[in-house]
Amino acid sequence: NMEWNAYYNLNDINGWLDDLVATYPNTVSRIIGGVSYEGRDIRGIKISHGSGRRAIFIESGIHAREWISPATTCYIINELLTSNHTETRAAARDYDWYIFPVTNPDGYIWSHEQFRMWRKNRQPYGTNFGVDLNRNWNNNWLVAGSSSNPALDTYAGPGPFSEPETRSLSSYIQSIGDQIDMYIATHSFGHLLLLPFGNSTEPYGNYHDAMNIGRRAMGALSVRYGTMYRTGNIAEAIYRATGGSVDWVKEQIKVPLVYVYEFRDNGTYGFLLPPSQILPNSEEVMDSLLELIHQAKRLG
Ligand code: 0X9
Ligand code: ZN
Repeated sequence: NMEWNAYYNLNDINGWLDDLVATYPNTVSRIIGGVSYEGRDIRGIKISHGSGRRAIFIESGIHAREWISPATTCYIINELLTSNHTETRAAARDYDWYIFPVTNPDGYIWSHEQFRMWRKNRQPYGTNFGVDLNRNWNNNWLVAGSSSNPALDTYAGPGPFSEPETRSLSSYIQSIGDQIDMYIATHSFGHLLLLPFGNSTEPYGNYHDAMNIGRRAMGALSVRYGTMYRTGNIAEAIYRATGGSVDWVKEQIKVPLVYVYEFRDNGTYGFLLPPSQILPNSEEVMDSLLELIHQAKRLG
């Protein structure tokens, strides 16, 4: 059982996922989204109360040091399975959930055991290690906010999908792509809800609907603890950066609603968010997730 008062390592998270599969055999199944450079599975769970439902996909922990991302995603999983709250139960029942708490397992372990501020995966390039897995997707690769220098934290890799993690996870996403209504990537930090694209501020297809849905969800997020998130296009709300997962998911897979959360905090502790904030961050994000779903149904 998770206590939500400490950050868990990869073994603990995977053990907990196994426990869930054993406890809820009719609704929870073990899924493998891909494989890491060091050969670890990118493990996830599918929560489903029956076939034929539309899907919500949650990608977390692509950046190793952003520990609040996997932690909050585990909380969301727990809520979907154990909450008695009417709206949460409806959300769990109405969708198929594909949830991957740690999409960069090698990096996550490195950040726990060797270097707390590690961001990338662990594939060596010359004397350096790691590619920024959120710059390696095959959409405007290396166009903006990315580096071709393997020594840097935003190294995009030698080519699009050069990394096992992005290559395998993207093909998994592609295999279920036509079922996905909403794709959510979770990061820290900055109190932001971001929309594609990373290199353009031009409104596209459902941009205005997506913005409105996001804004209302951030209104719901603020109610519990007063945490104020800003909603905006990636390129204007944070910085221009290409090769990220959500741009590829939006453009190549054509998932209608695609969001990036930048969780707590706003820079006081940054990536070193104290464990005492796991629970409040998780609660307010859960509030916003329910509102995202509610608004998507209303406007979709
Ligand atoms: O730079 C990033 O990848 C994200 N910020 S973070 O501080 N967590 O590293 C922002 C991602 C925005 N999404 C895309 N650029 N596609
Ligand atoms: Zn990140």
